[in-house]
Amino acid sequence: MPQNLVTSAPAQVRAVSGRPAAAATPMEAWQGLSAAVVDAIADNWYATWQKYNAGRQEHYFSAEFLMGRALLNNLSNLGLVEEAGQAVSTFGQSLTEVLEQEPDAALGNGGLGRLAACFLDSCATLDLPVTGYGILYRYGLFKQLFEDGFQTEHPDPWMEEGYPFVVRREEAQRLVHYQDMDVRAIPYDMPITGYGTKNVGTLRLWKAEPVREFDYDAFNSQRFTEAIVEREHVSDISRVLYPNDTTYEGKVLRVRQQYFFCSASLQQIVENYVEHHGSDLTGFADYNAIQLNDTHPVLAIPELMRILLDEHRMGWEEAWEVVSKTFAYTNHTVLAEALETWEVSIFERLFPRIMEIVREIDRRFRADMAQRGLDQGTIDYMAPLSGDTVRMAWIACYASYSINGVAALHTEIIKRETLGEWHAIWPERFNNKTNGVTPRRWLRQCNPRLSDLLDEVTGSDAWAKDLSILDRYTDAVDESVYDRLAQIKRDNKADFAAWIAQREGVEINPDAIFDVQIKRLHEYKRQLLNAIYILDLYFRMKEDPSLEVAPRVFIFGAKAAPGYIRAKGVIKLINAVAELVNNDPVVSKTLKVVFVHNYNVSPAEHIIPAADVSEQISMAGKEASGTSNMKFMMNGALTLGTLDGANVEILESVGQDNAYIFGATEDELPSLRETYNPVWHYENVPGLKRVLDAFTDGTLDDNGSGWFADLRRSLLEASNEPADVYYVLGDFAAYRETKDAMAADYADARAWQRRAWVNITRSGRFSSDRTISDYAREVWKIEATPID
Ligand code: 7GP
Repeated sequence: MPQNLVTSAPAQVRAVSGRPAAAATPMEAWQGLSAAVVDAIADNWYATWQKYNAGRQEHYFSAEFLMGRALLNNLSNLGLVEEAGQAVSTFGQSLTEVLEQEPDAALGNGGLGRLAACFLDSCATLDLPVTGYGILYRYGLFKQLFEDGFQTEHPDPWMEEGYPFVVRREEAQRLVHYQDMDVRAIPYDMPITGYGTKNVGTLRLWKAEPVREFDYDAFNSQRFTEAIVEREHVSDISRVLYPNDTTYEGKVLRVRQQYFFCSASLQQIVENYVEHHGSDLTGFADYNAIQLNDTHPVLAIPELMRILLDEHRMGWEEAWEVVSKTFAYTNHTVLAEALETWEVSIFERLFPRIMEIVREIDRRFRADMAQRGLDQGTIDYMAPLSGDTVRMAWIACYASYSINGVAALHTEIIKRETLGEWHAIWPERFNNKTNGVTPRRWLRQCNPRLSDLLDEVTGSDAWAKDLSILDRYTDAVDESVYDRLAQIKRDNKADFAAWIAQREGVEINPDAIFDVQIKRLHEYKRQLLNAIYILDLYFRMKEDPSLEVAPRVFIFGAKAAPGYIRAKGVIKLINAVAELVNNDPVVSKTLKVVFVHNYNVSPAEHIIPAADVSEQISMAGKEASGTSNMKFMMNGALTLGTLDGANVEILESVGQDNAYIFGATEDELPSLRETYNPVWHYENVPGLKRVLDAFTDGTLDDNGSGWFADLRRSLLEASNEPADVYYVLGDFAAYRETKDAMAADYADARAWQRRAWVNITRSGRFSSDRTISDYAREVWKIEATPID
């Protein structure tokens, strides 16, 4: 049996540091305490793995898992926070400082990767037999710094100082075969603890290593450096996470990565099946379901075909029958630029056998569709192969028994448009699974004050496992709860102000409205609309010094893909607006703009509990779901947003009075577009001209990059794309009106807290426990499997 942390932690700290625990650095204390946690769960982890492998299970394939920090999450799940505090105090350290040593495991870009992490948390908490599979990137998402307000990217070697929460499983390695090389795939397993359960799930991350340490012949024949270079070539496969979010990049290394983790994972899953259920693989799908997190793991489809055909000698029909009962596909975006396609020549070069299988899938697809009477144009459009490109989304749609979108509106759009042809043939495959977020990390851990209040109001911590409980308390609380809520928010804001002063060197007023937009930087998310509002407000205040404006802090956090120049232009613009506003002796008394650099999971945990207003202002129809909208709601921020993604469902849950909704809707936009003239808005909507002119008249400085002129042009002038594709100027007047009204409403503190409370208590349906229960019941057909 594991020991108490008070004894085991110091021992582990000694083991990792090689000195008395009292002499260890905070980083060594983090290492040792983390190792002690792994020690504490080892038996249950092993038992869970054994038990899941014996029955029906689900495997979650994802190129990204944006896990964030692990130690506090694990301590809190295991109920060991206090014990850990006691343990580190025995050698003179503070738990808070120790926890701050931990790097974020940023093995993901944004929404899709963080969703995968929340899902694993829920699966563990619900005792569901689910394992995650991905890649152990040596470099997670780049670290973002600002230099003169410009984003610069820097490597983030997150494991370099050692990382106790992954365990190398030498004995479980697999060989992945490419035409030009063989590669060893070594699994590194991360334990996934759940809240208040003994079960411990697994995230299995594969690392690429050379088959032989050295090519000794080369070594002896003076080709030493070449041998090393070759070796490095193999390690390239798991070296770096590509930093694009919602845009596709056709890099050979990327397709190598995708095949790498799909092949290794499938080999293991098939071997496990054979071990438990024998070598007849016709029953494979009775025991295994595989969820494809967008198209990045779609190579698993032809790879499973290859394994069944070539290694298990199945016939095509028999193998396809298995495959088409195994895979389920989630779509995460309607943006056309995200749809992955690969050149046939790349497949030919890397894995000709896979290409052969894709050709056969294509051939049979075409025959099948012709027989159903589809016209040639439609068949050509939907076929897996088109000329010299392979279309991953179409392979996914053809082979999967389930296809889902991530919010009700998004699912309707993919059924109607993005995947409309597929829906016409197989409507029964389509289903909606509105996203969710884990209330453990995004409420219990990051907002202990509010958690205590919820414990008190509801009489226990049961809400952390069943968030829907809170809804019973929407109306049934006495008024004092609102005072408590106000005080909690005020305290969280003061904590945040201290954190930000230290991190960014900006002083902010904790009594101001904290208005927050944190998410990847993308034109469709319209951070630019927010920036335009701020600049307009600045000008209004300059023009009329007597204007009554509620004190506001505008907070941003966002990374831009390194090659996405216009997104980087928006970052530079917001930083320039911040400079203008924060340095104005008068305006800065009322307004502040803060751009939190290197936005990531752990900064989000500081920001979200302190937010009053949640900016969710994408152009309607473009944000598949959004998940920060849910985290904010859970922490009592009010949504200021468009009817897009899950905002629609948030509005449904809280009601019109408890959210601020504005702007053109998805069904209005097509006709609005027909006559849309952004220049008219520029000339006629009061304030707009002044703001857009400030981009280029010297008010704001883009350091000669020309980026602000480009932004202005993108809104006003058609080029190879229409002007203002994302309807920023079209929605501006409504946005300003709504946001001004919101700020005025804030003055009635009691009414505001009442509405915040409704948001918190109605957030149950946005717990990832709800989402995962739905997947488990309707798609995966798996059941809770507690280890005892
Ligand atoms: C995101 C969507 O943009 C976001 O709306 C959604 O909440 C999230 O997935 C989780 O479903 N998409 C991505 O992060 C992404 O990379 C490209 O999509 C495949």
